[in-house]
Amino acid sequence: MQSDVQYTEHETVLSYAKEMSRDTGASRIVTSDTVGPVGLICIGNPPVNAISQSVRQGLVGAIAQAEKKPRIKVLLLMSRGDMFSAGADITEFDRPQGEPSFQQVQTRIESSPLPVVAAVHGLALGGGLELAMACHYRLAHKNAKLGMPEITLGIIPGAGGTQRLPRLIGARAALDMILSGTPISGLDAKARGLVDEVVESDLRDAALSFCERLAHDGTGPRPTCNRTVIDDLDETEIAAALLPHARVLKGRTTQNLVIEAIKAASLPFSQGIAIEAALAQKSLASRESLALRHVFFAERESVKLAGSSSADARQAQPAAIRRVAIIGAGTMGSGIAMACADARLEVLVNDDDPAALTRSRETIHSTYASSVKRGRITQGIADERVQRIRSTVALADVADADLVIEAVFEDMELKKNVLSKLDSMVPPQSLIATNTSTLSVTELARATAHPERVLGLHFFVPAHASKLLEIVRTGHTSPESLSTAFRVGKLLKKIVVVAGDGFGFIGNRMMLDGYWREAEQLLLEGATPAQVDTALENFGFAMGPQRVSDLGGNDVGTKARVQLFKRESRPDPYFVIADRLTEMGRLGQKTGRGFYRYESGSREAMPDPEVISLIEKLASERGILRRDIGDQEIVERCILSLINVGAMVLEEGIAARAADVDVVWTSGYGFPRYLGGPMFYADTLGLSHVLERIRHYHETLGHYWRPAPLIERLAAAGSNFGHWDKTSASR
Ligand code: 3H9
Repeated sequence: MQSDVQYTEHETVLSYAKEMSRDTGASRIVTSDTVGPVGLICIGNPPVNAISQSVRQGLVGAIAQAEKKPRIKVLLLMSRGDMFSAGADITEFDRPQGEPSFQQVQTRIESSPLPVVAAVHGLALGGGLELAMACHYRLAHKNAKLGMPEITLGIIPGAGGTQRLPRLIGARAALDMILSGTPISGLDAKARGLVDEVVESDLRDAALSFCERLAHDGTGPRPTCNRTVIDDLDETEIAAALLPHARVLKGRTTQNLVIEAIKAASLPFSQGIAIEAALAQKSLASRESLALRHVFFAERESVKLAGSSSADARQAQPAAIRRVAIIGAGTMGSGIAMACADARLEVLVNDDDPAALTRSRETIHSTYASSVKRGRITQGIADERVQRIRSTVALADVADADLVIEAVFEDMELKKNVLSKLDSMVPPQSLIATNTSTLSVTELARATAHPERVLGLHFFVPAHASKLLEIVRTGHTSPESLSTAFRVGKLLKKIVVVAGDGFGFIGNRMMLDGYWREAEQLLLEGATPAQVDTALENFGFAMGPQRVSDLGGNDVGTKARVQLFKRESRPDPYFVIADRLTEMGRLGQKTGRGFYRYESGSREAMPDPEVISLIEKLASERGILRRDIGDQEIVERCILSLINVGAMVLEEGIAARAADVDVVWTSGYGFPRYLGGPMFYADTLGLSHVLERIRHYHETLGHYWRPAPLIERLAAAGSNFGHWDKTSASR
């Protein structure tokens, strides 16, 4: 008997996992053990137990070994660590799948003469769940989550998922689960027939007892592939299944392949699985999948600082964060307070105006009440979060905070004053952050005696719900401060990107100097707001620029630009229309008028002839002859200008990686994820083509279309942004 570890009677899954990893070492990816009549096979491939080629190899080997032992009557498959498996190893997708393939492993399991039981804890996602479905019996811990997130990566569950899931839970339910990509609980899985038993106590004990029962009763294998699908999918059901995902799947194609594959599940298994394999290959090779996988890894890379100059920060120890103080109880301050309370931090909101504190508390209460109403959290959780947020008018009360975030008005002198007071008040190891979106963080930090502990935390509205957090580092920010800011981002479950301290940081710089500027220019040249918005929404943006401006408030944009343009002068202010609308009190949805007109209580943007007249007047004042502009030109100019300014942001070191720029735009500015972000999209267009078109606009539209030197260099070298990123470590 091969035994890796001695088990105690009542060990938990976690302690078992830890013991196994200590005893076996990293090289033992799949281990075997014999417990009574049970052959226990265990996957241990940290950090997420991805089913890599070595895991597949290990599984086949372990099954063959176990089957040779007469004492073993049942096989039990479990995993070490805190999850069963996050699925196939995504890093292997760009090369041919090595043997044994997923299908070979699953056929091996299904055809084993011994019953094979999977016991699932933590997450069982994608290929992980597909592996469990190929086992003859399944148990899940009640806290387990089982799901098929492949669609978020632009692929179909191509390891038998589209064939076995319908056989277990029905075609319609399988379609819902695969289209949503959202995992279901162990209890839900039991209710749907995906698992046989849900375990509330120790999973290993329960699974061993289950296996012993099978052995005792002489219960044999029960291959999922031998089952038939109980329901057929008709077009009405397909349409109904797609409906809730219409917004997320807009512009996408993977869902069509999913539907085709699930329909094939009504065929004999061997035919269905062959169809699935062909469709899986097609999905893997799609541009959509390449782009979505790029974003998946880019989001995980962005928390790792790029470049040799950042080595210190990668090694620096982050400070512990328990108490957060927020200075300023406006919209931003209240949103940040909720983001921190959601992360179970103790929060103190300071404002010298008691009325502002009262308004902030009301906002916080009503936001949590609305989350309860929508069923997102329970009343108990809402109460707990509210209780974590205290308020004070006395700045001195924040003295014991581990992190202070100032979120007062965007005014240099006011903010400097606050930061300098904080600097002398909070302990030396505490981090001081400014939430400015427009001012120089370097200059703000100069107001303190310790600029090394000052950085920007640029939250987006609404701060508690938005995904993106730009961390703005200055030339003085210490490695420890950066490292602590990363920890804050992780605690707050934000997607974090580090930006240099330049005009608009990464996102707003590209928006103002590139994308939105071009949108305004197009309006002056002859397009209408509805035409620009619709063209960009058809391209894939969640919302066009003028609709976004009306939603956030045209005055908000104008105020931010006034501040920003003070920081660095820009030629002839290029938001003439938006700024004029602000002057006219057409602030957007909140006043019922902006770029569009809104009926009372409605968010539907209706074209307004008054705005067209205003645009015509502004254009004529500037000697611009308006003309008909096609959607293709609108999209090309807006996207190319975004790419061009993105390249400047990279070259200036404001963003360290093109992938970081992509993360900012996909997670914070509505750029379609399935196109991978502006820089990835530029690579798919080809930089020679991009350069040729930018040069064309430079010649026809003028100086502000000057091609970014980085694009010129990369295009001349036949290179691209992806390659530029790969060489970033040496820069
Ligand atoms: C699939 O299964 C296809 C099959 O149907 C068909 C095949 C033929 N592979 O996110 P984290 C890495 S498709 C390889 O920071 P968390 C990740 O890059 C798959 N690596 O942790 C990171 O590496 P690093 C379907 C993976 O706790 C590290 O693990 N499954 C994989 O915040 C930690 O990740 C999915 O789509 C993987 N599958 O979140 C699930 N997953 O440290 C994808 C993660 O070097 N994964 N890594 O940066 C996730 O959603 C999250 O990682 C998870 C953990 C929720 C599991």
